Amino acid sequence: MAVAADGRASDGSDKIRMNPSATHTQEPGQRRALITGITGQDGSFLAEFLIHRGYQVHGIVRRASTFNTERLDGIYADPHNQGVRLSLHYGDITDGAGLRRILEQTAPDEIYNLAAQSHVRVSFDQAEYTADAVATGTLRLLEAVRDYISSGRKLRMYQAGSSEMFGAAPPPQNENTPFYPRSPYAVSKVAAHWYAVNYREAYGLHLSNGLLFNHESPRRGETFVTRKITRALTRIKLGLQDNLYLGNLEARRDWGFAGDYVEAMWLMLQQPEPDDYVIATGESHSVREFLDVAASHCGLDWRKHVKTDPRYFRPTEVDVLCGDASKARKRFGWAPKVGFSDLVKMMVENDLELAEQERTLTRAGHVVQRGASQR
Ligand code: NDP
Ligand code: GDR
Repeated sequence: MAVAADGRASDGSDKIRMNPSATHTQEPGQRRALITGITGQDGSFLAEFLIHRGYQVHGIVRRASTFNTERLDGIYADPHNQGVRLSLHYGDITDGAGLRRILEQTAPDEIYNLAAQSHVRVSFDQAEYTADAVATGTLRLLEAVRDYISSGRKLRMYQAGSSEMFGAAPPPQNENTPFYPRSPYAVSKVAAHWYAVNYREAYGLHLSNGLLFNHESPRRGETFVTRKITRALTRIKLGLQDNLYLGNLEARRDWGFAGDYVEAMWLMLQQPEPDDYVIATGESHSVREFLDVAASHCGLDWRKHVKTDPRYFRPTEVDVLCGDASKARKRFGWAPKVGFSDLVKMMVENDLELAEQERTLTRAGHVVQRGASQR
């Protein structure tokens, strides 16, 4: 049986502590962080990072009909947690009243706004919702923060911006590159960025925008191209599937490791002055190159298995992203630790293990459920 972060036994139904009081387990001098989007790839890495630094971490979780806290299981299960280090609160970035209430209850020193409908292709299908969550959602949070600090209380905020905001602007992209967004998602992130800049200037908020290039990990959602590839190739290797359907193989991305990137988010908030920073590796690879490296780890020729499906092409594509993170390196010494081929290897090894588990269960006559659609 898993043990919840507050030390209580948890069989799942007890996993989310509903809106716990902030002072309940507060240690003197302990810093508090509030993370929107804590159940996502970055939210889970950031929560771990902050807990290891002694923070009390509060996270906002959407109500769902199934468990959506799987990526946080590692923190829940740690039997060495001292007191409550992680508390989760039901909320939604589209619900301003709830955000205000959580802000008052948790009284954070730092807020990380990671919540988003973060899939670029999906944003063409759900443009209005994407704008509501990504752009207006950020504005809702900023309004709540503005009122919160108006009584003299202090906090620092991180806003999750994206290399997609640079879109069609030629590489290398840095903080001075003009934005040229190419999807409803990217336009919404540009709007969120300018809301954040405006609130920083208007209300003296310590708010930093991270302009983060693609970052991946074994926790990456399975509909993003890197994880879609490593999941499929490892299953193909073990005879669990035959083909992989993809879109544009020529797009180039600057892919780093998510664990390195959450450290940069934190470092931004430790600077005396707020600012905007590009976080990237400075190396760009095509989807085709990602396939080459992943397939070579699997001992496969991907050309025999990969097929094109026009569904995965985007109405407007971002062709080449390659970031220049020299400002972050100069200001606070940030540099990526995991390179491209180690990242691909890490993801392949993880997914090979998952495929082996699946094959073992299948051979034993069990039906293995896989939920991911293949966007
Ligand atoms: P994920 O898609 O993995 O996670 C997104 C998170 O936002 C999830 O916790 C999700 O909850 C939550 N969320 C979605 N909609 C809402 C909503 N309406 N209200 C509250 N929460 C919501 O994204 P990543 O972790 O990869 O990215 C984190 C942030 O960084 C996002 O803002 C993304 O746009 C941005 N970004 C990501 C990059 C990357 O390469 N990963 C690069 C640059 C920027 P649920 O689990 O319930 O779906
Ligand atoms: P991206 O990531 O759009 O860069 O956004 P994604 O992995 O979805 O696409 C990268 C590139 O691969 C091409 N591609 C495919 N993509 C998907 N998802 N599925 C396919 O089958 C496929 N075939 C080819 C795409 O066309 C694209 O060029 C990610 C998200 O995390 C954003 O939230 C974040 O802001 C940016 O990275 C930086």
